[in-house]
Amino acid sequence: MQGLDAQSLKSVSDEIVQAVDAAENLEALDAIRVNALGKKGRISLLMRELGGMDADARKAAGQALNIVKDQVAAALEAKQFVLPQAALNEKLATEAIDVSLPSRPSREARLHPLSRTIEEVLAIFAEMGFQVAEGPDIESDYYNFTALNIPPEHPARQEHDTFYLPANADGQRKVLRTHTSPVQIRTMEAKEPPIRIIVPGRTYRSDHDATHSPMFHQCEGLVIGDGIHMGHLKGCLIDFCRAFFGVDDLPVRFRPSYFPFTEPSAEVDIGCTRDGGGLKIGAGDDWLEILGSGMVNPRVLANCGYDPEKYQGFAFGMGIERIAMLKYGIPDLRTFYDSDLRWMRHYGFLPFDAPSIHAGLVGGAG
Ligand code: 2NL
Repeated sequence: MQGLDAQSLKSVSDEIVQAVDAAENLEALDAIRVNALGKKGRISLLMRELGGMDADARKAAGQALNIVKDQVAAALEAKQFVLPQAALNEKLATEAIDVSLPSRPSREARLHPLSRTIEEVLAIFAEMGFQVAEGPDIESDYYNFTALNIPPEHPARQEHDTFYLPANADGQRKVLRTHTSPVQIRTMEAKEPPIRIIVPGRTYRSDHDATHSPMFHQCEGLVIGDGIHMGHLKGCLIDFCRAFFGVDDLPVRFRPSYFPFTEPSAEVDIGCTRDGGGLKIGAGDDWLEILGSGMVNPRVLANCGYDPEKYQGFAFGMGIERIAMLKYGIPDLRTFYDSDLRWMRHYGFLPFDAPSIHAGLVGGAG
């Protein structure tokens, strides 16, 4: 019986296994499988030869042939697993894109200075352990005013020049939020102290002139805990102002003020010099208002279900447009919303120039 002795079987097995090893793709592997194990494959044909053998020889040859068949099947299966991985590795190596390569200058995108300023503010407060919180632009009267100790008919409601939406079936009028404070109220309702959040977002007031836009951006912060006091407020906001403007010894002053939602309240000024039309931040005998702040009014804490005897906190708010204009020397508020590409090329930021407090936060436009 030709082909079924041990010597021949070994060479059949070696030959097929070598072919499997050499297969470069799944199609070649499949052809090898068909040639070996298919209906008219080499191993199948050898199987048929067993029929013509006497019983003892058939048993021995059959066992040997089964071993060959198993070896071939195992080699095929292993290669079937390896080939797609090799193909993927090849694809990954040849199709790799270096995403850090500069794009064509004519197509280079810029990050809007408002986006950049928000990122800078968040980076500083994130370093101090604040979490970023966000909420809806359309709010109920309760979250925008009442919970913040601004009752109906309070003059602050007129000062806020609120945009009202048409009343719904039960006569309630939603508002475009006039500050991001509703997000802090929602956070206090949902969580127990300690709370440290920073809340960036769009805000709206019906006011449109050279220094006011009906849509603008604010960033507010809230810290609530057991025994939080004015010293925490001062330390936190002094550190923020110095980090944001990149001046280690920046003079910072706290001036008494009034907000319905804080008591006591303080406005925060930084030192500056004004000469002619110019403004220099960080030195001199003049002052520039940057932030509003205060200890959270006990009535606001109580509105959120906290016991003011147990928890205290401070809050603050700043206008993003204003601090962006001061830091980056942008003279006209209205240009923020013009979508002017030449302006963006001048005042915008390169996308990979990400703010971090380690980078000093003072990178310039590209
Ligand atoms: C400003 C002043 C401020 C707050 C915002 C606040 C929020 C809650 C409770 C208490 Cl939920 N206060 N926010 C406090 C003081 C000042 O913003 O000049 N914004 C542009």
